[in-house]
Amino acid sequence: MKARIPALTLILIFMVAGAVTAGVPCAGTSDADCFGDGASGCNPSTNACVCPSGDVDVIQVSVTIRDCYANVLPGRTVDCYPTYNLDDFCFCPGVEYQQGTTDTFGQVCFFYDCFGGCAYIGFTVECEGIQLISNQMWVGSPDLDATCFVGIEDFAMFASAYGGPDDCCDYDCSGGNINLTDFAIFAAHYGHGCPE
Ligand SMILES: [Ca+2]
Ligand SMILES: [Ca+2]
Repeated sequence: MKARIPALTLILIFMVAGAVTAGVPCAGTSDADCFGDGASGCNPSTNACVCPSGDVDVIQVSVTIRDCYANVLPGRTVDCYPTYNLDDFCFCPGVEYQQGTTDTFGQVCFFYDCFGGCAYIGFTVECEGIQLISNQMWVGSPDLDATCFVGIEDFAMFASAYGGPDDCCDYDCSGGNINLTDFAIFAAHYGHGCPE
């Protein structure tokens, strides 16, 4: 009989803990993943090319909020913002910090299209006190100096990279090779800035 008391105590603790945590977002069972849409021809799970005008790849941050019992949680407010290398990017107004609400599947998506710069990007997602960090992916852009405008300074940077291996100017993700294909893409975005 004595041996059963600790077991019963454990069950009671488990039930109380369950009552506390059910319906509460749990970092261990929730997900935040980022990926591109492949419009540039780059591998959407690892690489993207973006323009401040938003007319190349769109990076999606896909979030699912669950409690510690893996039940999805609808109707929860979620905040999302980029986390790494912020000095290497320029985000158009309204793009950097976003907020959304989970749907009936506990999911919410955030879209990052209008920005420039070149570096690894990753995202932080917050929901009711929990924090999730997404995977990282490489981003290149014709806005090489991260001013949210593709101008003459960017052209100078592109020109100096031309002909050599460069990860920022390899817009078609051809293994770092910078050639006429990349120049044509750069030229197509010259003069682009944030949407009015
Ligand atoms: Ca620029
Ligand atoms: Ca290339």
